Amino acid sequence: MQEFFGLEVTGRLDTNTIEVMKKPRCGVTDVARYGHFYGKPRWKKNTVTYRITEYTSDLSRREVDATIAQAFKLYSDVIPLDFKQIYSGTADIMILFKARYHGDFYPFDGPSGVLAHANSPGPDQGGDTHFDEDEKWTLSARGVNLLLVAAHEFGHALGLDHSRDPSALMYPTYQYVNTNGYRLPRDDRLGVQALYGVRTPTNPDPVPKPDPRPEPKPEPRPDPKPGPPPERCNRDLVFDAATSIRGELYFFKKGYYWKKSGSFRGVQLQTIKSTWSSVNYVDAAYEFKARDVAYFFHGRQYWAVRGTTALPGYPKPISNFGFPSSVKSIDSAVHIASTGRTLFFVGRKYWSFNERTGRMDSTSPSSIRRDFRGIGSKVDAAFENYGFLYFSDGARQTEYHYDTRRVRRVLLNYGWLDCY
Ligand code: TQI
Ligand code: ZN
Ligand code: ZN
Repeated sequence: MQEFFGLEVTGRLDTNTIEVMKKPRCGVTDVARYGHFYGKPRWKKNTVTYRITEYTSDLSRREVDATIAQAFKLYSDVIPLDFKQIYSGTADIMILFKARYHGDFYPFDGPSGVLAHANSPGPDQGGDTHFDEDEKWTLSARGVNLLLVAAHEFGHALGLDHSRDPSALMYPTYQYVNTNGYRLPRDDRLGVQALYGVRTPTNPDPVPKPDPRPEPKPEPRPDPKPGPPPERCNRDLVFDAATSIRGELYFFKKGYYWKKSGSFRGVQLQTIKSTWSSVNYVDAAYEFKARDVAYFFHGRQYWAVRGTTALPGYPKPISNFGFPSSVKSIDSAVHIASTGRTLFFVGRKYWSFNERTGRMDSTSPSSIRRDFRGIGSKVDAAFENYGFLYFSDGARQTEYHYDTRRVRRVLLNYGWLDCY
């Protein structure tokens, strides 16, 4: 801001700076006040990729992913450019959170001061955006709001310089505004549309729809037909996965699932696809009751579902949870509400994921046999029911009391499916 107004750049609120800040500013907003960089650099492609290589410890990964996507969407709503997150290799816009020296000529300066910076569009480091990990990143009015700063930085990454319009996002002072239903201010929209043109609305009617960009359903493609339905009342029955969802138990096998309601006897068999059309197979599943979401895993991907609705924006890669690329699939998963941890079982090891921080506990992976004595050496399916955990290893299942870390009973899987 000091630079912009021709003051000495001290980073401090000295008298000169305060004088300038107190001055009334021209409120005429029908004049464009945005700026572009010298040479008007811009992205000359329709899809710009981004990758977040280092996350902040202030927010969960999911919150960061969602907020970064939301910041890009402010622009993709108004210009014909799409942004796509990638999880490996080099993206057009590489994003990281790091303190102090972080690999370029602009080391960060500790708490406050510079919050973030971004390069203008171009090859190599062009567009790259860095956030100072010494700031307190938030999704609220306290600390530094990530959406607003990311949206400002992505303005730079798309070719916008600072604006002289005090109501613009690209105005060079940080000011919190309510971010609910936040849209790109007019001046920034005109500035970015001058570089990229206007996104022509796909739908001629201007009535805002509840979900402006629903996920395109990959539906009509003929899907691999599920094989014959699995046999229910078989002592050797092995589940691929099991979970509770809204008080009912779901047992997955091949392309099918059985649903067992607590409230009435009887077990229903359905294809997975007929209920959650974007999902074919489930290797592992867990319910996070506090969010009313269940997560399904297949290979290196996962989906989120709410009841019988698959949520948009999936599948996503399991690397989001912090799995290394050596983990090719997950055998089973269960959430432990009392610890806020989700346990993922992979081969003879399990991983403990802290849902609050969005990170794996540093103890991960650890040995199943050592920490869960008596349940076997692997876990094909796991779920929670009335305070007990149920672990299946092959056709055998153990009922386990987590608080006392004791096995209570040994059962067979098929015992859940009303076979007597
Ligand atoms: N970072 C500055 C900024 O993004 C870096 C910068 C200074 C800059 N001059 C520039 C970048 C010229 C491109 C072109 O503006 S910052 C704000 C705001 C910062 C500042 O950390 O000071 C925001 C980051 F606008 F509030 F001042 C985000 Cl929103
Ligand atoms: Zn940097
Ligand atoms: Zn800026």
